[in-house]
Amino acid sequence: EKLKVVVEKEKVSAETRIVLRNVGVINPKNIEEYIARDGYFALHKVLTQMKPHEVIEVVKASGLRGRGGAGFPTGLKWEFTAKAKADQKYVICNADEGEPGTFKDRLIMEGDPHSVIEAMVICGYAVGATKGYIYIRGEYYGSVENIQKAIQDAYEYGFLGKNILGTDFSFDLTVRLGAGAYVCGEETALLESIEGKAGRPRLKPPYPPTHGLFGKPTVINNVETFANIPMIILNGPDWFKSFGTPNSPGTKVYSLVGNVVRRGIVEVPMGTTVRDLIYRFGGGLVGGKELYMVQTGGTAGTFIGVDKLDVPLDYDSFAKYGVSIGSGVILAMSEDVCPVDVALNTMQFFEHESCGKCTPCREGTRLAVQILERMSKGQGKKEDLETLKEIAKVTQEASLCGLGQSINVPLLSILQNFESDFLAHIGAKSCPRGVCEFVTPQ
Ligand code: L3W
Repeated sequence: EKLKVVVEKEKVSAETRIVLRNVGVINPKNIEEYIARDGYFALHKVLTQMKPHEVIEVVKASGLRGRGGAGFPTGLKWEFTAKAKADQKYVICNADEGEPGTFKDRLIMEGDPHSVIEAMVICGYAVGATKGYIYIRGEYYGSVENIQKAIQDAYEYGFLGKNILGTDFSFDLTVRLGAGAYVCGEETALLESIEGKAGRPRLKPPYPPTHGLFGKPTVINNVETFANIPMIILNGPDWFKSFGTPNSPGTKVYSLVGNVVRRGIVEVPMGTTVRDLIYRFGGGLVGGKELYMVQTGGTAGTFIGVDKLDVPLDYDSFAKYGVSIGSGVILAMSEDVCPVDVALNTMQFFEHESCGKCTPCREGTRLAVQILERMSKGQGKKEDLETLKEIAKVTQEASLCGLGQSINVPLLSILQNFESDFLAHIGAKSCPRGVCEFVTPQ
């Protein structure tokens, strides 16, 4: 009976907190406060009452999908790894949160580090892995500190190490730090980095569940994905599916940024609209300004106009409405933000973060920046729009990894949804938003 946990339907803002249930409630550096909120009960349940394949069945039945952005079914990943034959398997938490505007994983690690650790041990048991790594963004000093303290305490209390909770299951967990490269959040670049090599992506397939760290079967999940696991184990798949949408059950943790009044983190059911996120949770725009553009999902996400505010966000919304959920960024931009300037800024980010290994991404981003720079100075040409679309197509089709492959998402969506701004820069040589300063070529 003690295993039944009540989710806090937060009183103040009507958030639905599964992942963030303990954040701001417990002292994250005190393991006993986590235990007092049913912490490590799921691990106990799994180790004493469930077979590994039963754990996987529960995760599969819950419909949990990867919260890093791509939404791949978590239970399937675990199953692929469990079925792969090898003398050693690994569990990795991708905590290299680098998507501009995203800081949800940081909050989870700082506020409730044990939920991630507990989930990783459960995963290890389910797939037959005895070693785990948490790869944390190096600049996340608070996350590193709290995770390291939590690991130390978990060893002391017998939740990590040899013969966990007196069973014959053993699992070790180590922290690795990133060093500021966005591409190391791409799972295969992350693997290379842990192996001590330069963080450059590998060609996929084969995928990590069969060929991962040191070539061994490896589960790689995002922080938020893992943080859902203990509650799913305790409350069951049907409980989890009572939140969210049929194809994307559960909640999503969003980072609200840009010109909103209340910037910060909120957790709401999947299917919540962009309008609700900006106006109900974000409090609308600073200074009562009009909303002009929103980027959903992160820098690799979609730019939308106010006509798409009522799209329910989940893993289907990109295919259905052209609005991505990504890692959960909602970047609200007011009427005095210029799409050409924002497109330039976005492409500069990708150019800077491109690892340079493959030509389409390295050269495509460079060319896109050159074009947009010219356009923002009033020196754009009509053909430029076609060239930008061509760059989007080629980088998507020919790039080696997710970084280059996703450039088309922001680039095409901003060109399509804000075409009039681009045309004004080229044709009338004016910036309708009054942002770009035009320079007459000599
Ligand atoms: C086994 C197969 N595994 C796919 C696995 C694959 C990976 C996952 C998704 O991420 C997202 C994008 C942005 N057998 C498999 C298989 N898998 N087929 O499923 O794979 P994929 O290739 O669809 O996507 P991805 O490249 O891993 C792209 C987001 O990442 N992003 C940035 C996110 C940033 C954060 C953050 O900072 N916290 O999350 C940038 O692009 O949203 O949707 O594990 O192995 N047949």
